[in-house]
Amino acid sequence: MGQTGSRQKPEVRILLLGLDGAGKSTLLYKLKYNESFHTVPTIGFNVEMIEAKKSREKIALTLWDVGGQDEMRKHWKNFYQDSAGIVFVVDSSDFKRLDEAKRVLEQTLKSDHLRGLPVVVLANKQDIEEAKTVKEITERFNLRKICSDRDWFIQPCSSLTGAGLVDGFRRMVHLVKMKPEDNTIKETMKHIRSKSMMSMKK
Ligand SMILES: Nc1nc2c(ncn2[C@@H]2O[C@H](COP(=O)(O)OP(=O)(O)OP(=O)(O)O)[C@@H](O)[C@H]2O)c(=O)[nH]1
Ligand SMILES: [Mg+2]
Repeated sequence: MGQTGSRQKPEVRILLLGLDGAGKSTLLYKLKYNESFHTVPTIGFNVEMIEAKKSREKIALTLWDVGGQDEMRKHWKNFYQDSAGIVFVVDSSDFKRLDEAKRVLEQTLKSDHLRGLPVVVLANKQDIEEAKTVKEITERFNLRKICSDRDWFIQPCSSLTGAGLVDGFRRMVHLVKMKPEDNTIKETMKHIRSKSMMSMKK
């Protein structure tokens, strides 16, 4: 994974969701720039593109990091359309909010627009000693049940150190299904033009 070049590649939209303070923006910038930036609560969204490989083909992942505060969650649905996968970030050290995080994930997965999309749960902040383990979060969230209608995976990570992040996103790339319309508009236009030139030559 790395930064994107100028060549047009199929684009895949990935949603980064989770409660406020879960570590979504820290993760976004760590993945994109390999830097730990000081973040402020996201009012609105951040978006970054990173490059990945799926079946030896280069693809562009557009990562949509949407603010997780209660007020912001009402707007999440505006980002759902055309998404290919969901990365749900959990602060594994914030025991008091684990049930809230579970409720929010469960509620989110009920949306028609997100039906059947793969989910990667990132059990973040594993650098904190008391952080709950992947096993504990799987059980507490009842992930096997709430994700029973889709592909899912849970990955331990730390947005601060970067540990586990690439693995989590590799898993996401592996699980997303590419659709023909994931090609960029530019590529589609090029394809249509070349087809019409060929038929004119006949
Ligand atoms: N120890 C530790 N702290 C982290 C980690 N990830 C994020 N943080 C800290 O958690 C706080 C919140 O991180 P953000 O990335 O801003 O959280 P967010 O999910 O984007 O929050 P909203 O924008 O409000 O939705 C910051 O102080 C981060 O430095 C991590 O893996 N470990
Ligand atoms: Mg944020």
